Amino acid sequence: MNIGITCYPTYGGSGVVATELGKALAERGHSIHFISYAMPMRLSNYMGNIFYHEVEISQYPLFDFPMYTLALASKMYEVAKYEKLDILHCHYAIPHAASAFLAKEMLNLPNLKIITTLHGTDITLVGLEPSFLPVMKFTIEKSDGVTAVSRFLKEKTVTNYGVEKDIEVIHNFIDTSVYKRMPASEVRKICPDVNEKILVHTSNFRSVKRVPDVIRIFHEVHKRVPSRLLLIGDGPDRSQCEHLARELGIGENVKFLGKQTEVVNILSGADLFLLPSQSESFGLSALEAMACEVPVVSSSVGGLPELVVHGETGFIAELGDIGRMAKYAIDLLSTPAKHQEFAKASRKRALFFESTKIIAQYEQYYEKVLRGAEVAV
Ligand code: GMT
Repeated sequence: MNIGITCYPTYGGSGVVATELGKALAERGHSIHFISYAMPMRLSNYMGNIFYHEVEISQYPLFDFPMYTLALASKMYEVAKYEKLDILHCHYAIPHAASAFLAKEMLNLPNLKIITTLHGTDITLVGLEPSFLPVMKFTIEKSDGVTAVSRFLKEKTVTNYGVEKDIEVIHNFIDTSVYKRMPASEVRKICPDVNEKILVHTSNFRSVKRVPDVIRIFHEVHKRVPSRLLLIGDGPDRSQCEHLARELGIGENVKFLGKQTEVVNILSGADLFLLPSQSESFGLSALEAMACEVPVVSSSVGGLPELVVHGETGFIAELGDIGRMAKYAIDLLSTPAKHQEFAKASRKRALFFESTKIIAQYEQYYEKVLRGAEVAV
């Protein structure tokens, strides 16, 4: 198949999923055309059947805002026409699904199928704004196929937007041959005491991730268990969190690593992963940790209960219940046999989301949509 993929090229789950999907599909012999405003971050190695088409955005004094949606539609039109795309797969609905709709209308090619994958805040947060909601509902319904990364997100889309479209749940995935615990992690060197535990959190430090809760949970854990906290990523709440760690007197034990490309090494030295998000459609970062045998303590929101098995691969607690999350963490970190059991169970659970299995689901879904079998209402 000739497949166009549009995604955000920066750090973030939707871009990671889109890029890894494209790479895996290329390995299976498909031709993949990435269309975005910058080269997707994970698209580094050359492959003969992967192409990148950059969207040029022209500036003009009259435009107070960049015309990305329109420029993207024109590029999609061009790529679909000249590369004879069968599928144009948009990751994160805003504004990609609207651009794809426009491109398809201009092309007048009924055989080109638009697939939109809903990832998270496109549905749960941004898309709900009155300035986006009507266009979101319209473009989701106009897509030839729609997938959501969790059952939770599918249900939210139906209830919040009144969408009657058939939505296929295809979970996030992970390459478990890459994401696996390495024998000796470099990060353990930061702990002079071998008994010290390492807690990790990864995110874009947006308020939805509640990173201050991570610091407060760690503060409680640190009182009872010799430990350190490593924070991977960057974003708007980072400074506030650095300040909070210093204020709580744990500044020395909390390390802000910033954006990292090689997380396997870090996760391989970790004992516990914290994800107390306010909203999380799936929680790809938690899956990465679990694949590296790191149990997860998280909030019980969104799609997290579809991933984290409470009492088996970690624990889930009510949003904002810092005390309970800390208690779960302390319990796990102070009971080595239990921790070992949870670590093994986490890896086993991660294998359920192994990339080859999930990529095959995308491929089958593409075929179904191409046959016109996805049936809208
Ligand atoms: O929704 C976002 O904050 C952005 C999005 C992204 O691009 O990182 O994240 C979402 O997509 C990921 C991949 O499907 C999911 O694993 C994340 O749970 C989801 N984030 C949220 O729902 C907050």
